[in-house]
Amino acid sequence: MDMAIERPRVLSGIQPTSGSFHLGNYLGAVRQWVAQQETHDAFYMVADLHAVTVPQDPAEFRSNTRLAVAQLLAAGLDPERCTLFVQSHVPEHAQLGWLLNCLTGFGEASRMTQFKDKSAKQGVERTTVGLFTYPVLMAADILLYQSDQVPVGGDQRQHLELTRDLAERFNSRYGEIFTVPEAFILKETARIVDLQDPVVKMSKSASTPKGIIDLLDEPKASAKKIKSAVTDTDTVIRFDEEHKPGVSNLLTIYASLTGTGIPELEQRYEGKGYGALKTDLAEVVVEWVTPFRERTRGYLDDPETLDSILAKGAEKARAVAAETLAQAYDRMGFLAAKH
Ligand code: AQP
Repeated sequence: MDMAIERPRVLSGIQPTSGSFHLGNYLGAVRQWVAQQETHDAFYMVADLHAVTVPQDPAEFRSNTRLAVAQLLAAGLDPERCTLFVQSHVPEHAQLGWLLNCLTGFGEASRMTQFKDKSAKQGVERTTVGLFTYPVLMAADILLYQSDQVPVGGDQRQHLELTRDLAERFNSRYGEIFTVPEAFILKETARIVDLQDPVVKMSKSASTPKGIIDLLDEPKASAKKIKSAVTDTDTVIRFDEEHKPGVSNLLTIYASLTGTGIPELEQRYEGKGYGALKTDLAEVVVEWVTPFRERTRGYLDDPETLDSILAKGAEKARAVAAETLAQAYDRMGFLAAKH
């Protein structure tokens, strides 16, 4: 019996919007992906169609897409255990995205807070319609694979709600074809915050260089950033996100990279200052990123293997996506093309 059939399906993605993932991407999302390939029928993609909602330099974009794949493999994704692909290699994403655009209310899309924040920062004239409909494309990504769960960071909760609404709307209008997915958000790492401004999330586009730990940075530079992370004027090492967001963030990172519980860390650092915690955490981060960078470089140095992994991934993904799209076309009443 094929065990994969019994497993719940997951789909998730990461954008190639930067040359390196940051610690928030890894702890909030990718680490769960690695774990879930053992227990789920897992589909993971590099979301390149999403990345072009903001301008991308073509050469850099292509290179960042390869880098993203190499980092996912270095983080532990195994193409034998999951389906790893690049979103634009599966044209059904854009096709289902269009159908769902036509099912989404303008007001409904206008309520997405991530769009409101990003467009406020960029200004309306520089904001693309693609960025506006990004959550609808994300719904298409998830629904194409009939995903039961979507492992994401907490910032994606509202987009998941929209996905569920669109699935239910389609199902009630045209008949049940879509699985209504659940968000899978790990509470502890849902939001890794900026090291310099610990009330906002660590973000590729919004963090200052000192506030973000890029996984492919020089390890020494990352250690320095941890050591100069903003904490507070108190000296007590205690997990309290509301009153001590900087220290709590450091404890979260420490706990998740080492598997040590936060209460145990609080005990270990009782009576010691922030300096001790930061020095040790800097070491933990260096020990984690050093082999990660080496593994990433190894995958980048072997472009043929990388291409062949992606070709196989796209083929497996298309087999599922094409079937769902055909059903959606049929239910909506599109005239079938005869070949
Ligand atoms: N700070 C974070 N804490 C926890 N999870 C996070 N994620 C992102 N930032 C944090 C999760 O990482 C996954 C991939 O993210 P993405 O590539 O879709 O981009 P994003 O969410 O928009 O992340 P950024 O860094 O803020 O990118 P830009 O600046 O390009 O928009 C997602 O599951 C996300 O939840």
